[in-house]
Amino acid sequence: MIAGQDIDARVRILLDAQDQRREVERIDPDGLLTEDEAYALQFQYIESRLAGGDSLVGLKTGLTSKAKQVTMGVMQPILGHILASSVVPEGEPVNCEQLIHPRAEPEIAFVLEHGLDGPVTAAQACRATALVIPAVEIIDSRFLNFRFGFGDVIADNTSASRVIFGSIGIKPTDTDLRLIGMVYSKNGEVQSTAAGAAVLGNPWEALAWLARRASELGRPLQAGQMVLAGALADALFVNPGDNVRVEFDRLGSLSVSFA
Ligand code: OOG
Ligand code: MG
Repeated sequence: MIAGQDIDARVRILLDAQDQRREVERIDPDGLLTEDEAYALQFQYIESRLAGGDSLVGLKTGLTSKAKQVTMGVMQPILGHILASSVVPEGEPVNCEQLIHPRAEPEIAFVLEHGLDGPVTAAQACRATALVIPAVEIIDSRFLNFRFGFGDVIADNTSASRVIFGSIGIKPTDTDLRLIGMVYSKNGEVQSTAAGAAVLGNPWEALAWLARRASELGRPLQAGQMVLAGALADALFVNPGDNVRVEFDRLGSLSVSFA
């Protein structure tokens, strides 16, 4: 069990790293934190941001695709929070000066029409959703060289940093999300391709997983919230002047530039 004082100190390290835009050593280098302790750190980190005037937009899933799990060396999904301060309007460049070592990744996002609580299934997740939209998430681990373990990345709010949501989407029942093709490009060159099934076999499973995990952790998904299902393919390093573009079959596309 970690003491309250120890929680405070580690959360402070993460808040300062983000505010001062610098990398820090892992806070759980030996992997001693339990999953519950790591989420307790994340929740305190979020409470601190909310106390500072930020607000909650929704929740995110991370590490739901094999590509991401293998690259980051953490083989199970994780839950994080999406804060209002992290949302960049579509068409507006992302300011890299505010970030440490940003990477951009292609995602499917959901807008919830109803809340979700308890042992939620993929079918229930689908029925609770108003809209499916494309998104680009900017992750920016606070840890040195983007290297972390399970406890570190949960405490660090799953590397969440910025997110751009597409403005046009589809109704949940319009198509089979597993089969939606995705092309991910940087500066006009294709970097990766994937299909919706890259995310836990079906993006609805990612939403159902998140709904169940959020309930277990005592903060169930609410109507009106936004959800990120997790990257379909590896994140790409981005620098000022870069542009990334995610194109989905049926769902539409989204371009993001960096300044
Ligand atoms: C952790 C966050 C992963 C995703 O979509 O898989 C994530 C990381 O890769 O730094 O957001
Ligand atoms: Mg992500």
